[in-house]
Amino acid sequence: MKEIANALRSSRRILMSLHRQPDGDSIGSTLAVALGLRRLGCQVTVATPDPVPHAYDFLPGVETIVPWRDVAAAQYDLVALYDCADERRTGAPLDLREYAPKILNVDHHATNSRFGDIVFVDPLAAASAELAHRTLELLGVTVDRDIALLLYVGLETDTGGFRYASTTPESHRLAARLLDAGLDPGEVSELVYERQSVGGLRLLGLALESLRLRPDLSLAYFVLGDEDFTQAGATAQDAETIGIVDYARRLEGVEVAALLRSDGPGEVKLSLRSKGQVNVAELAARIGGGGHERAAGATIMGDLAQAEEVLLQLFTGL
Ligand SMILES: [Mn+2]
Repeated sequence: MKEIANALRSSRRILMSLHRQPDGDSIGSTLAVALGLRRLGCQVTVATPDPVPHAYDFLPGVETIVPWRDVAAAQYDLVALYDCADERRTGAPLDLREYAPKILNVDHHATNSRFGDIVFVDPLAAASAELAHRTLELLGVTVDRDIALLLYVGLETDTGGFRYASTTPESHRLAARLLDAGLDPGEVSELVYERQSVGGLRLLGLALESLRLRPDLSLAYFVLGDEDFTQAGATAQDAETIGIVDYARRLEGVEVAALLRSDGPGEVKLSLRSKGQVNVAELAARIGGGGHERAAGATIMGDLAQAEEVLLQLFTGL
């Protein structure tokens, strides 16, 4: 971590990036470090491959995030990434080396590919926000209300509101310190979770109707086609925001919940959630995906029926 702080401190122009379909932890940890570095006089660009979801549009610094197409090559001393399990997750149009000679990779995904020059992966951290906080401490940046809000949202969303097994005493200690900076947890949760769209809720309804159960595999899953999104008037972002896949995990007797949703022609997104007995990161990695032991995902090429076949094959082999 000291090496990381030194690399950041000795760089003047730093490029950061969110990961594809950015979530609260990607946005929160990246923006917190960016805000801290800017305060130290660094010039920081934060790029994104996909738009920031509406749920996070209230976060401080979100207006400074630019699409990758606006980022020029060879203008930076350092690329610093938080919460990016591999280079492709940044969605950068060029190889990261084209942007800066040095790459920093800080993450908590066990499946992290360990790319880059300085790599720090701590799979025991509940969120990259915890690692961002440690970075800021080493940089001597004071955690004010803005930075606290960013870190808290990263921590809260990646722990499922401090419910997932990844939650540690350290997560709660950090949360307490962040609340001390003047946050109202009820207000933050309302901003993150309770500004959802009608389309998203209608999509959830269609997903619940699509429920498929395989008690023999302790598996429950939803299937959403392009027509479901059209009928609900929902976007792919709505599906993420409303946390559809989590509803299948709530069932008694289910160990793994899955969501298959078509993402344009010939592409299906698979989300996997486990109660703990099955390591879904390992399963997802077998088909080119990744993630955490209890929350992982992959992209499957083909139509929904083919993707369902791939999913069931993953589980029958267990
Ligand atoms: Mn994360």
